[in-house]
Amino acid sequence: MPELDFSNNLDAFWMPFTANRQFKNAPRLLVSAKGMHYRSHDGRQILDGTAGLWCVNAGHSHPRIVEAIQTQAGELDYAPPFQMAHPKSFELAARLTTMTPGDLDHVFFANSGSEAVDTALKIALAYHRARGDAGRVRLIGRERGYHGVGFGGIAVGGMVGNRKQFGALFAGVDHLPHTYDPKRQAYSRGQPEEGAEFADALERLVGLHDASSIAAVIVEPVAGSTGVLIPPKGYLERLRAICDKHGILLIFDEVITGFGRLGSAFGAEYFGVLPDMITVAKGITNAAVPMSAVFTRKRIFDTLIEATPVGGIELAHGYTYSAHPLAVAASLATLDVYRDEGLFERARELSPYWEDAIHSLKGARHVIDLRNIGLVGAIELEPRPGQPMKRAYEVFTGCYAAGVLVRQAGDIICLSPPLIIEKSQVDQIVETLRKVLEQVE
Ligand code: PXG
Repeated sequence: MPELDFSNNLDAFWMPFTANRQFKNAPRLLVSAKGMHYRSHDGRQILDGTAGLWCVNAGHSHPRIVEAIQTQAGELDYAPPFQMAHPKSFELAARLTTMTPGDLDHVFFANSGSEAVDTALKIALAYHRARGDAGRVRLIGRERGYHGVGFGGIAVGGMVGNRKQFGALFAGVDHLPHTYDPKRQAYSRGQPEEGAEFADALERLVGLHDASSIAAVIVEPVAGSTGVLIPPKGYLERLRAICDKHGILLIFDEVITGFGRLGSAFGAEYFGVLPDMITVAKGITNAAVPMSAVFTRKRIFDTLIEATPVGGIELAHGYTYSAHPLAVAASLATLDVYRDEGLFERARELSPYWEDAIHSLKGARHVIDLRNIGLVGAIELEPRPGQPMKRAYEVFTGCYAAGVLVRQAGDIICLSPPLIIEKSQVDQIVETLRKVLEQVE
C-alpha cells in the first residue's frame, strides 16, 4: 500500500467557531510561537495582539512553563482526581487562594471556561438546596454575556447566535440588559461615567420572578467576547448590593479578566467588588495546558460540606482531568512567572500608554467608538451597510496579512496582547490598524 499523506488535507477537521469553507479556501495556520510572536505557515512573524485568545498572558512558550510541563510529563503523567489526588494539586489550590480577594478560599478545578461556568452554576444550585432553599433555581445572565458553550453557559449567555441552533434550553433563565450605551459612553477612557443604573434591572427581575426563585447572577466584570463592554462606574457595586439584599449569589466570570489582564490578579480586586464565586481559565496556565477553576467563598464551601455526613460525597461533580498533573505543573510555573516578572504590575504600568495608543485612533476611518481598560482594547467600526461584520473581518485579515493578529467580534476589533508587550509593539499594532482601516472599504 502506498503511504498516505495526511499533512495537506484540511477536510476532516471540523473547525470550531470557524467558517470552515471560507477558512479552508485561504487557511491561516500558525506553526510556532515565541514571546510576542507567532510564526505562520508561510514563514512570517505575526505580532500577537490578542494573547492567542485572551489567554497567553506571559507570552508564548515561556521556558519556565515549558520546562515544568516537560518535567511533569516524565514524573507523573496522570493521577485520578476522584478519591485520589497528587500533592501539587493541593499546593496549587493553596497558592491560588492566597491570590484571591476576601474569603474566596476554596477552588474546584475543571478544564475549560465552559466547564468552570457550568460548575459554578451547579454549585449555586446545590448551595441553596443544602441551605434548605431549594426553590432558588433561577439563573440570571446578561445580554451580550459570554459564558462558554456548555448548556448552562449558553443559557445564561447573552449571544443568541450561540444558542439558536439548539432550540429551547433549560427553563428559568433570565437576563439583565447589557451596559453599553454609546450615546452616553462613546470614547470613554476606562470605566464610563454613566450607566450604573443598568444594575437596577436586577431589582425589576426580582420584582418579576421573586427573589425566592433566584439562585445566582453571573456576569463578566468586563464583557470580552462580545466586544469589550466595560462596566460603568458604580455598576458592579450596585449589582453586589442588590444581590446581598435578596440573598442571590453573584458570580464573576473572570475567564478573561483573571490573571493580570486588568493589571491586578482578578477583576474583583481591580473593581473592589467581592463576588461569591469567580470562574477562571485561560491565563491560569498561560494556556499551555487546558485548565479552569471556580473559586468559592468560605460560606458556600462550608455549607455544602456540612450538609453531607462525613464519608459522603459533598458535591456530585468533577472531571477526569480535574487538576490534571500537567495543568497543575503549568499553572504553578505560570504563577511563578507572573510573580517573578511582575507581569500584573507591568500591565498596570503600561495601561496609560495603551489607553493613549487606542484612543489615538479617534478620527481614523470607519471608527465610531474606542474602549480600553487594563491591557484590553476595542475599536468599534461603523458596519458596512447591508453587510454586518464584513468590514471588521477584512480588517482582521488585512492586519494578519500585515503581520498583526487582532480579534474580530461582530464589527468590533478586540485587542488583548500578552502582558509582556513592549511600547514599540503597541505602536505597531495601532499603526497597522490605522493603515488597514484606510485600505478597507
Ligand atoms: N467565559 C468567558 C468570559 C470567556 O471569555 C469562556 C467562558 C469559555 O471558555 P472556554 O475555555 O470553554 O472556551 C470564555 C471563552 C473571543 C473568544 O473571540 C473568547 C473566548 C473563547 C473563544 C473566543 O472573544 N472566551
